Amino acid sequence: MNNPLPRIAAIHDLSGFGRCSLTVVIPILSTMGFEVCPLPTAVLSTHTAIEGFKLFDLTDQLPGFIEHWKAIKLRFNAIYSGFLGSAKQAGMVRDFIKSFADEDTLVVVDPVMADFGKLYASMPPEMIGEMRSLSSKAKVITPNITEAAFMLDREVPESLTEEQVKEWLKALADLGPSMPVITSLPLKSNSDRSFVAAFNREDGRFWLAGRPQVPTQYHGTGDIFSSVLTGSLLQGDSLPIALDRSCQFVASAIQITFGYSGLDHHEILLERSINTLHAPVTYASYRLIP
Ligand code: PXL
Repeated sequence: MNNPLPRIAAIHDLSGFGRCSLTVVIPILSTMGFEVCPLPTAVLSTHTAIEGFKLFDLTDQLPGFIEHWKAIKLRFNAIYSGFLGSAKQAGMVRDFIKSFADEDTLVVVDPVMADFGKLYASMPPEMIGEMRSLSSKAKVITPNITEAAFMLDREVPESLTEEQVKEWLKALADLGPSMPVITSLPLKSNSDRSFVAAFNREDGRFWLAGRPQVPTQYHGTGDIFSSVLTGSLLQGDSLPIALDRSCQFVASAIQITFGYSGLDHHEILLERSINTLHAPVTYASYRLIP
């Protein structure tokens, strides 16, 4: 069967409230023109930053779902994983990649497990080693600085120089992925911007891109960033333009949300910003890290 749309397996949780994971992955990648096939890792009442959240782990259901997809011979142009319901699922996602990916498949692993120096509430410590091992099977990984530090077994840094950023990216590439990206970078030089950096092992170039910082934190922005990056790379954008497109969309979503007051739980108003996904990349913030 011929599918006119590139197809993405999206291996993330479904959180009922608190836009993140599948509730941002699906609308973003659908709007970008892809068919998204969710493989839900867990169902939650809300994301885990809201006290009292309930989590239903789907670890025992995944093998049956995956077997069915194999039986009907589904093929994917991209495999994109994020928040997992248990450490055991990392091995299942590794096997999924082995079964469904070939050399043309874009494999993106967002090793969602921590932020601000701490593991998320539902994450067991074994998740760190499991995410390290899963990341080795990806082409692109998108840890934030805390997740990068945990995977590299380093302290979470207060600040980094550009030279140090390059060394961190190289160390991540040594784990396996050819395009590691680090988000929420604490770059000393400029504190009114939020930075991401990336390395492309194929051409040896390092990239830095950024967006204006706003004086508040929003949940789910990492998932929004990684979803746009996945779609952008799958539609053939270069790595620095994919970084710019993702930063630009996160920046506009934050800017649109920040204008409202009294919002529940620091959520991004994705529905108000999603149509800007079709905007051309209007400013090129990226530059090479020399
Ligand atoms: O945004 C990452 C994320 C995804 N899914 C769940 C989360 C979080 C971060 O807190 O709790 C359930």
